[in-house]
Amino acid sequence: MKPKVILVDIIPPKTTPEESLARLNELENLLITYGGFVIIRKIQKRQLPDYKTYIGKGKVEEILDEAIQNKADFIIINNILKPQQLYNLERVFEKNKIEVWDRIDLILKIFAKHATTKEARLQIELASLRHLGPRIFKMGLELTRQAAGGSGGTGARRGKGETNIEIMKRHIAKREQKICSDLKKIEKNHESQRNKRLDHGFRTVAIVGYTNAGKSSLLRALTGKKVKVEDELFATLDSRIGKLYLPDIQENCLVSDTIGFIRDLPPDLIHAFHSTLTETINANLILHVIDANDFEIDWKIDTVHKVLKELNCDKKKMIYVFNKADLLDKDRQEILMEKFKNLHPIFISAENKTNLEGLKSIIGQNL
Ligand SMILES: Nc1nc2c(ncn2[C@@H]2O[C@H](COP(=O)(O)OP(=O)(O)OP(=O)(O)O)[C@@H](O)[C@H]2O)c(=O)[nH]1
Ligand SMILES: [Mg+2]
Repeated sequence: MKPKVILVDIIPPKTTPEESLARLNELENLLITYGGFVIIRKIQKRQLPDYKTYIGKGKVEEILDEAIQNKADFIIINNILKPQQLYNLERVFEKNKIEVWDRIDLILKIFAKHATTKEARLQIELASLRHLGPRIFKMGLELTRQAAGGSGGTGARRGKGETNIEIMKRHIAKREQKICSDLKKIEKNHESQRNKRLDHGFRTVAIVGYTNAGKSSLLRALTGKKVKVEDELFATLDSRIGKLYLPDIQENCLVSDTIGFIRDLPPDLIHAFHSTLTETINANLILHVIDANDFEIDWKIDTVHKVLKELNCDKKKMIYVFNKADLLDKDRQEILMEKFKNLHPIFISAENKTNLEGLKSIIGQNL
C-alpha cells in the first residue's frame, strides 16, 4: 500500500498564491514519482523559519494531531532543513511512528529508486551521507547525553558516548573517501572514452534542462538513441550519448543527455553528481531544453542557469530549445517568443519531431 503523506511548505509572506500552489504541486509530483499518496497539504507563511523545528510550534502540534487522526505514514517539508531541526521534529513524531523528511530526503529517495548504474548508486550514497551525516552525529550526541545519565553522569560513561560519535564520524568519513575514489576511477574511464571520441574529431553537445522538460525525448528524436522517457521527475540519472549528423556542416557530433535539474538543489548534491555531469561540463555547446507549455517557465529557466553556474558552465554557448510546442496554441507561442526574445528561442516538439531540421541547422551554426 502506498504511504500516506502530509505535505508542509513554509513560505515567505510575500509569496503569491500561484507560486505557493506551484511549489506544492511540484512537491506532490515528486511524491507521486516516489510512490506516495498525499492526504493533507499545509502551508505556513513565515518570515523566518523556527530555529528549533523550522515549522512554528503551534503548527507542529496541529500537524501532529492531524497526522495521528489520518494515520499518516510520514510528513514531508518542502524546504531544506538543518539537521538539528529535522532531528527535533523527528523526536516529536517518532512516538507515533511517523517519519519526517525534508525536500532533499525525498529527492534522494527518488534518486535511489531510479538508480540503475553503479555510478548513479555511488553518487546517491555520497549525497545521502553528506545530507544525513550531520543528523547521524546529532543522534550520536543524544546517545552521549543518555549514556551520561543527565546531570549525574559519570565521566567514564560520557567518555564512552563520545567514543561512539568518533567511531561513527570515522566510519562515515572512510565510506565517503572510498566512494570518492571509486567515482574518480569511473570518471577516469569516462575521460579516456571522451578522449577517444575527441580523437575521432567529434564535437559535443550537451542537453540540459529542468526535470521532465523532454531532454531524453530530444536525444531520442535527434539521434535515435533508445533512452528512457517517462512522465516522471528524475527519470534519467546517468548520462547517455548519441551520434547526430549535421547536414549543414556535413559533420557528425555527439549529443549527451543527463540528469534533470530542480529548484533548491544544494551544491553538495550537485557536486555528488559530478561524474554524471562531466559530459555537460566538457561539452562544446549546450542545448537548454525548456517545457514551453509550463506556466512555471521563468523560475525553471533561472534554476537551470543557477545549476550551470555552479558547474562553471554558464559561459558556454547555449541554445534555448522550447520543447512541447505541439501543446501551445499560436497566441501563446507568440507571447513566449516576444517575452523570451533575447534568448533567441527555437520552438520544437521532440514528440512530434517538429522543427528538428531547424534545430540541427542552429546546432551546426553554433558548433
Ligand atoms: N506533448 C509533448 N510531450 C513531450 C514532448 N517531449 C517530451 N514530452 C513528454 O514529457 C515527459 C518527459 O519527457 P522526458 O524526455 O522523459 O523528460 P526529461 O527531461 O528527460 O525528464 P527527466 O529525465 O525525468 O529529468 C514524457 O511524458 C514525454 O512523453 C513534446 O514535444 N510534446
Ligand atoms: Mg530524462
